[in-house]
Amino acid sequence: MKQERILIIGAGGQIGSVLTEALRGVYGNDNVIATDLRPLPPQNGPTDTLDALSARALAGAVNKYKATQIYHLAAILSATGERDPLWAWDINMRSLFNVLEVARNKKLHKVYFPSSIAVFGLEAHRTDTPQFEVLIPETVYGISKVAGENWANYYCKRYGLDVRSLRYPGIIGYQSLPGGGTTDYAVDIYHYAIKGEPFSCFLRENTPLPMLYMADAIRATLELMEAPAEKIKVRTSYNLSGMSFTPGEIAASIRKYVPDFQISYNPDFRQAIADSWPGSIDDSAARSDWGWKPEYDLDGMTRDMLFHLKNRGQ
Ligand code: NAD
Ligand code: AKB
Repeated sequence: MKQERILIIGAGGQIGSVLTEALRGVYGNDNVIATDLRPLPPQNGPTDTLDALSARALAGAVNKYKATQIYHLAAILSATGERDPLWAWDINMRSLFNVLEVARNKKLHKVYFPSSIAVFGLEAHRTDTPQFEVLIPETVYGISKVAGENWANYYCKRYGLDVRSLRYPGIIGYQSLPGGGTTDYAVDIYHYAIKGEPFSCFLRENTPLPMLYMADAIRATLELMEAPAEKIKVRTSYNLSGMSFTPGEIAASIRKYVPDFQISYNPDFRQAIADSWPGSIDDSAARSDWGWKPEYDLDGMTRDMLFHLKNRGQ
């Protein structure tokens, strides 16, 4: 088997910090290079600082580390992006173009680019949102992901670049903290529960959103990237789903293990973003094309989150 060398961009973030370790488990510590705009803490393999907005620095890193694949995780997420839309657009798009161009020019084997449920907007079906749906998002983040998906598809069809993508729902894990999204409450809530503190939720009690436990998200990413190319029929981005719940339902799940847990609801600007997203997702294309199947439901995730946060003294 050809030895792969993987360059991760945005490796210091919520998903990147966990995905880096998972990829090292598969490809070997030295073959997975974790990079980020911010200096990364010491870890089991090579790290570097890299600004994905610099095409030159990116090409230099690909050469220096003899990268054969790029996982491009750097992005400005939904809530942060709304504070400065043109800045968010610039970062999300310029970094993606730099990745696609360096991958095309240097004939890299594969590129991974995550999309999001943020591609959907008010015109989309709110329940079991289909794979091929109207995409008119309400946030600049969503607009950048719709554009990114189409550019990924274009590079695949026009240049034969093997770009793969998943539309992640809100990702929840104990290992890392989220970076400025609308689904962040569903991570924060567990940290408050374990500290025995009341939690103020920025969404209303009855707001359903699609979510996925980190372990499932990492496995989905590895399975997508390992699947034979002929099985990857969607070259924009695959719908992906694990569970769907409201703030009221996650609070009820936590109370099964932390009976005194208290929550109040104080919606802010993120409520409008959540209201524009689906409550649940139809991921049957991912299931039939490359065999996707989630393992965690809400209570299974709650048990695991609380167990790990408690054990590490959170
Ligand atoms: P995050 O905000 O936690 O991490 C992003 C990382 O990118 C940060 O460490 C940041 O320092 C880095 N970064 C920012 N600008 C950079 C630049 N110019 N050059 C290099 N690095 C830069 O994000 P995340 O939650 O880990 O998300 C990773 C990817 O997954 C993003 O594309 C995001 O849109 C997507 N996604 C995440 C979720 C989720 O729930 N976490 C859901 C859907 C999609
Ligand atoms: C966000 O809330 O912005 C992200 C996402 C679903 O893309 N977690």
